[in-house]
Amino acid sequence: MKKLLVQCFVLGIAVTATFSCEPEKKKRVLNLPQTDLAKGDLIPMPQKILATEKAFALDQFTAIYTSENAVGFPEAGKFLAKSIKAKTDLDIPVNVEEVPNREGIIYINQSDSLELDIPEAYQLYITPDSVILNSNTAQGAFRGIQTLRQIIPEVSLDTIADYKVWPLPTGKITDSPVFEYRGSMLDVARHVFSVDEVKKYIDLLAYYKYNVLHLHLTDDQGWRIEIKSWPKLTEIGGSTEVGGEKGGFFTQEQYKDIVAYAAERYITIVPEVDMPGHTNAASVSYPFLNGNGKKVELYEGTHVGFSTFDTRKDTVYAFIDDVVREISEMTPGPYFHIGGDESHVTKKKDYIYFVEKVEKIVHKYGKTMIGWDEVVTADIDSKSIAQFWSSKKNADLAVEKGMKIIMSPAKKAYLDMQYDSLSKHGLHWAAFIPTDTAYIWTPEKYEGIPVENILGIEAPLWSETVSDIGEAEYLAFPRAIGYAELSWSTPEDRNWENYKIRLGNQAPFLDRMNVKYYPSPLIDWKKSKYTYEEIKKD
Ligand code: TNX
Repeated sequence: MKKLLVQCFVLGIAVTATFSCEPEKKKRVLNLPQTDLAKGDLIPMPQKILATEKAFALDQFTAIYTSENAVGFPEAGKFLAKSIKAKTDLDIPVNVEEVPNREGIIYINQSDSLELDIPEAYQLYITPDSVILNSNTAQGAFRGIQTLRQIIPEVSLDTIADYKVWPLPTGKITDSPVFEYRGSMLDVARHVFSVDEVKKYIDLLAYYKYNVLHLHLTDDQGWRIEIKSWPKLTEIGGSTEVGGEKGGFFTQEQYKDIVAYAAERYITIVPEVDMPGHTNAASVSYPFLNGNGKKVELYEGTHVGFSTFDTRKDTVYAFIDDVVREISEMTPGPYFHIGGDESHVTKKKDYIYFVEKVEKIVHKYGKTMIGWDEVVTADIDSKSIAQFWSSKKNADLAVEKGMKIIMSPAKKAYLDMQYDSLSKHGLHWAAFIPTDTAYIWTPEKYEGIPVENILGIEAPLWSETVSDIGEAEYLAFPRAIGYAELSWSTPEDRNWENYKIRLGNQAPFLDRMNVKYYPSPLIDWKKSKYTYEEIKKD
């Protein structure tokens, strides 16, 4: 077995890979069908696609190589191999020394090209002989891997060889996101979700290139994160949920497990402790926190705006300090979300005093504060971030203060809004949001908020009406797929007529992932077929 040093120039980018192969062995010539890279079902739509109308054979002879010393690249290669296994059942080796009979190479290459010097940028270059994925960072490579996963056909071509072949259309994709923050939120407070359910949601988000999962960890109906210095929060505050069912919480080990799982998929967890309102579960655990003057009891209903912390007690801030510290220590991401919404029973001046004090605590633990748009009424740092959900006035104030804004306008981006009046789950206080309405809007131009102030988009899934992951999936899918495209692709590349075809072709993936999506009648959902030929006939 000889070692072969392969060097090729991919549109000006030098790629060097060392791998073993058998130069003497004759390359099989497969008569692959012509396929068009530009006609794939990619979501989000990449920035540039140049199709060359040949095919690369993904088959049992394929091997993956990565830059071995570049941080995260070998892991990205393994992730790709696992994804290929899930879709095709092929066992593709990663960075193996001895590779007899390996022909087609997928090479994941760390490149210093300036062209790729944008966070998460990648370039995918597919020729009949190789697939080369270039990126400056493993994060960019990971995003490119999602594109590659989507390019692999659902079914194999079984007629041109005595083994299965998945033909990948050739060409070049150059891609990077419009927005740096592309998130969804899960409300694990109103109803509890298991670690596995959260991981499944993360897997689905990752496939569509999301990079943030915001966890709404506390609310009136439940406190869901273990705080070692205040154990009653979960013992008492975690014992219920909406409807009075079982309750529950994440231990710190479980939370860390979720954070690590997300990090492997380059998804940042944003923890939220909602305060000073939405704090009944905390106050019932430790009544000294309560500031609404009433006796506190466990709450299993769905009203909002009745609870508040006592904003004038030092002991309340000592408590918050512990909570922010313990959660921040387990959270590598840069953000801490303090909620701040719907504090209807907190006096205005107390609310402002509270937000300013809590912002300092968040800074003490090295995090950037995020709050729902009401927080901008306080005198906060311009580096803090406002999450626009309802008040245009607050959004304007945030712009005046030079703050960045996360776009979550309830009328467009709330995943818990019903599709229509027949929807099985969800609310409609902001709007009914059918699948097309969720997609057909321009965050870059929404309500006159300057695009320079927009950090990104987040689609929150509140869970008052959702009690398990299946019900969550019904509301989140397919709309979350559209928000992925709104966050990643340029406005020029977004087009409902074209998108809805690509969306319909997500059905085999969603089915394989066992996602209970809402089969919107606006979409022609494509089912998996048994053979490649049958798919081609459609
Ligand atoms: C408003 S959005 C809320 C949540 C509810 C949601 C239901 C926001 C910041 N607050 O407490 O769960 O509506 O759609």
